[in-house]
Amino acid sequence: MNALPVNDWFRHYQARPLEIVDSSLREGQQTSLLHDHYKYYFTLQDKQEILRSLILYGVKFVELFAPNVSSREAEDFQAIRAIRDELVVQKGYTFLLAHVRCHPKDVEAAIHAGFDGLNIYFGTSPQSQAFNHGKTVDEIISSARTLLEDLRRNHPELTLRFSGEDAFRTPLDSLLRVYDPLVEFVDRLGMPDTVGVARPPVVTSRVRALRERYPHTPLELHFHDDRGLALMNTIEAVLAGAQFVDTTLLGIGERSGITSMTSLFFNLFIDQQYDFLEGYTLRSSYPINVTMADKLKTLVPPKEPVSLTNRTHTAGVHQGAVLNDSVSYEAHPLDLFGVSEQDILLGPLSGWNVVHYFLKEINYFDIDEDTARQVTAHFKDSSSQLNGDISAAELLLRIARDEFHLQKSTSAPTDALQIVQRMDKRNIQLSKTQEP
Ligand code: HCA
Ligand code: CU
Repeated sequence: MNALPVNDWFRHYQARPLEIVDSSLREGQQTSLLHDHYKYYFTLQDKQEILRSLILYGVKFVELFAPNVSSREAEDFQAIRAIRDELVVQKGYTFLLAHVRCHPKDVEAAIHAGFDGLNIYFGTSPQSQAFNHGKTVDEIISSARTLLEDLRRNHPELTLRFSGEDAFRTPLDSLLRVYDPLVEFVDRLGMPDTVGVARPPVVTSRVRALRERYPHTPLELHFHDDRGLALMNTIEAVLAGAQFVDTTLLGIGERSGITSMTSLFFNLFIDQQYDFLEGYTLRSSYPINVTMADKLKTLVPPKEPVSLTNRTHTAGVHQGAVLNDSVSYEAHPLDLFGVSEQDILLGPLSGWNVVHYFLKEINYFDIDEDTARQVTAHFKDSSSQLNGDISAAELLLRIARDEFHLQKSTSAPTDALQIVQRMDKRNIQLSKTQEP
């Protein structure tokens, strides 16, 4: 495994029919759930756990902020990369991509930090031109071409993507005018629906148009959920031939977010598009959603298809029928996506955060994170007791009650932190603070 020089990983990588570019640690960190960037953010340990879970799930491309966005991001990168390096022997190589403006400052910082590739973006829509950077299409082309040509010459090992930001509000002919002179220098062309305007028929026709014009360059699509269409648009893009798509865990991202990774796989599975599932551990879908929910101190949202809510039956008639045979009200194989108690606890990702979630959120124990870690260690040591007489859930509850003497929480969750939503300027903070 270590025989290849570091530089050669991408040129030797055989891309699968569908490559997820996970952006939980870039787009995801722009979620309004973490809206006050000084108070709420992923700790380094959160980031490492999220990356580890993604790699174990089978994700090979992970997008992170450019290191010059903030000193915290810059410092965290080396420790995040160490997790990737640890898992190379077990899971193969995972490419860490820096999300950068088409600007030498971002690009140099990312290369210096040691990223494997650059996800470069440059606003191409009339709105971006007018209100974002003020450059004409000709100016966009000439500065992007100079930068990409240089990059290709001096850093052939990097995997490069160029995206026209706000691509779905960019007329197709302008987009092609920009991409035509750049395509020879990049490994992927991106088409982000930055403000969430696209509808599935437009997606299909655009993906087809780009596939025809650039048959040797894979496409990377990215959809925001402003209209609630991100998932549908992503499915259409994949079916029309987009080999790379950007997703996050639980779909978190700017405003209403982007496509949730597990919801995409769940849908492709239901539609029997098995080729696109190659290399992904679908059974870890629910555990990985729980991992992210736990980081956000919330539950897996009810609208997330791979959620416990989707298997929870409330009406008496439904409950009775499901006990007879779950097929009556459960059309989809959620258990294959890990939505079962067994898998929550015994799946490959049953780390302390899953234990914490199970005891605190499902069973209402008063338990802090440190105790959850200790209970987890004890639970793992005791797993030899799982000989068929006792379920994992029972064992864990017994340990919590009898060995750790944990009490059930008496306070209703009303003392939870209140998030006040205000529409004044102070609340609309920009997450990216770097200036050219
Ligand atoms: C952003 C916007 C972006 C970029 C996507 C891309 C979008 O937050 O900078 O680089 O392809 O939606 O356009 O997320
Ligand atoms: Cu985005």
